[in-house]
This record gives sequence, structure tokens and C-alpha cells, in this order.
Amino acid sequence: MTALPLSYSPEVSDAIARNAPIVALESTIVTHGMPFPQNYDTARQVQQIIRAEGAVPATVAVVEGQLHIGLSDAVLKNLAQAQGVAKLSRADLAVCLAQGGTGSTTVAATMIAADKARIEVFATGGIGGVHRGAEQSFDISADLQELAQTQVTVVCAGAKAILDLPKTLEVLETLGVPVIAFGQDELPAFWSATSGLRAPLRMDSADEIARAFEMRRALGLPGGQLVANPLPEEAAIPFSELTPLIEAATRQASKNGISGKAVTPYILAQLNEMTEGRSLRANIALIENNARLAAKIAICLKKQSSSR
Ligand code: PSU
Ligand code: MN
Repeated sequence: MTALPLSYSPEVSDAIARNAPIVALESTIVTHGMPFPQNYDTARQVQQIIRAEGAVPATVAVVEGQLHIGLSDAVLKNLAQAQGVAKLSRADLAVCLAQGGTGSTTVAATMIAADKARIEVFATGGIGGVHRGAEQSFDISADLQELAQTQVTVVCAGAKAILDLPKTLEVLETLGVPVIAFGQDELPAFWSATSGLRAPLRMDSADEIARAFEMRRALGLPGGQLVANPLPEEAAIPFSELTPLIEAATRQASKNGISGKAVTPYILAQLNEMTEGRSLRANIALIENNARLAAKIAICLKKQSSSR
């Protein structure tokens, strides 16, 4: 059988050897989610936050046919500046590896990589979901299916408000994915802490989230958990203020024939322009906030497994 070309950074190898808590990080947010240099600075800052909490960061990407778990600053910087990097999900991860290609990993592909490396917790900004107008376009992110089948706890700030949130919740329910709002009843919506929607589940501590993850495993259930962590209040943009901008950006995308994988990056860039950088600042604050919570969950999981 072909061996998986996995390549661990020295820091991650050492963490595995010590059985230390590890938090996976995606790289599509770097290549497609933010402009340079904010993408590079944020990726490094997020790694630092995870270290400061007492866990080890493992940023995932495919570089020249190797599935990297943990990236050096040099590789990260290259990715952050590169043009036209492939955005890899479940469908194309193996093809890129087989062809010796380079690409960033989405939530779905990062979950697959984390699972291979036995990393149980992953921090991101927002997951993909059911797009507005999906009844016409059928555009539903592979992230949702991945959450249904791969055993990783994903910490996000809710689904991006560029999606159809009620439909996204419905699909997650159908797939049996627990959607857990952290510390509040309402589902946060990425740039806003509120969405007007009640979250299906609520938890108030990292420890509870870790216990629920262990219990899913004890039940033999495949799939992960989705934790929706509201962003810090000072960085939030009210839902009502964003809605018209998102609608305008979505109309522009379809007018310009943007489809498939290009939709999310296009809308994010448009919003950044329309809000004069405020949406980018919120994006940075929320990913940092998610990294902190993910590290705490990873630490709780290690404590629970060592006390058994
Ligand atoms: N969150 C961000 N920026 C992003 C993404 C999430 O703030 O660029 C990426 C994630 O990698 C997610 C992907 O998995 O967008 C979803 O893309 P799609 O809708 O094409 O599945
Ligand atoms: Mn899509």
C-alpha cells in the first residue's frame, strides 16, 4: 500500500512524543481568506496564542506532495504570498498529494489531516456551509459532510454570515453533528456574536466540551463536534449592519460569474473593502479567540485521558 506522505514539523513531532496537547490549524484562511501580510502575521500570532496556553500548534498544508502537519515560518510565508495556490478539500486532497502539488487545506481537508495525525482539536475562523441560494446552485460546503464523519472537535466563530444559517443548521442536524454555542444560547455568526438563531446546544466550559467528545467516542459515533465561539465584543460588527453588504457582495459574485470554490474568497475580499478593513479586523480577533478555546479543550482532553 502507498504510504501517506506525512511530514511533521520538529515541534509537532516532539509534542506527539511527549503526548502533549496539539491544536490543528487550517491554511486556506491564509491563502484565500485574508490578504498579505495580515494573513501571515495572524497565522503566526494564532500559533503563539496556542503555545502560550500550553498546547502546540500544527498548521496543515500540502507542500510539493507532502502533507505537512506543522509549518516552518519560511513555508508559511511562501504560502501567504503565493498566487493561485490550490484550495484543497476532501475531493482533491489525494490528487494533489499524488501529483506532488502544493495547496492549502480547508476545514474538511484539515480535519482529515488532523485525524491521520491523531489530533483531536482544530481551530478555524468560520466553516463552510449551505450558501444562500443553494436551492438553485446546490452549493453546500464539503465541510459539513466532513464534520459528520471525521472525529475532530472544530472550534469556529459560527458559520459565516455569507451563508444561509438556518439551512446550514438544518443540514448539520440531519448529519448528526452537535452544534455547541460556547457560553451563550444564541448561535454566533462569525463577525457578529448574534444571529437571531438559537443554537441547538450550549456549553460553558472547555472541560464539558472535552467530555462530550470522549462520550461520542465511547458511543462509537463517527464524526466531530462543532463549537461556535462568539467573537470578542469589541471586534464584532452588528448582524443588521452586515446583512445588506453581504447581499450586495453575493449579487456581485453571481453577476461576475464567480462560482464554486471562488465564491467564499471573493465575498470575503469584497466585504473587507466595503467595511474598510473592519471585517478583516473582526476575522483576526475571532480566530485568535478560537485558538485560545481550542487549546483549552485540547488540554482538557489530555487530562481526561491520563486520569482514566
Ligand atoms: N474562514 C475564513 N476564511 C476562509 C475560510 C474560512 O475566515 O477562507 C475557508 C475555510 O477553509 C473553509 C472554506 O473550509 O473557506 C470553505 O470553503 P467552501 O465554502 O468553498 O467549502
Ligand atoms: Mn462551495
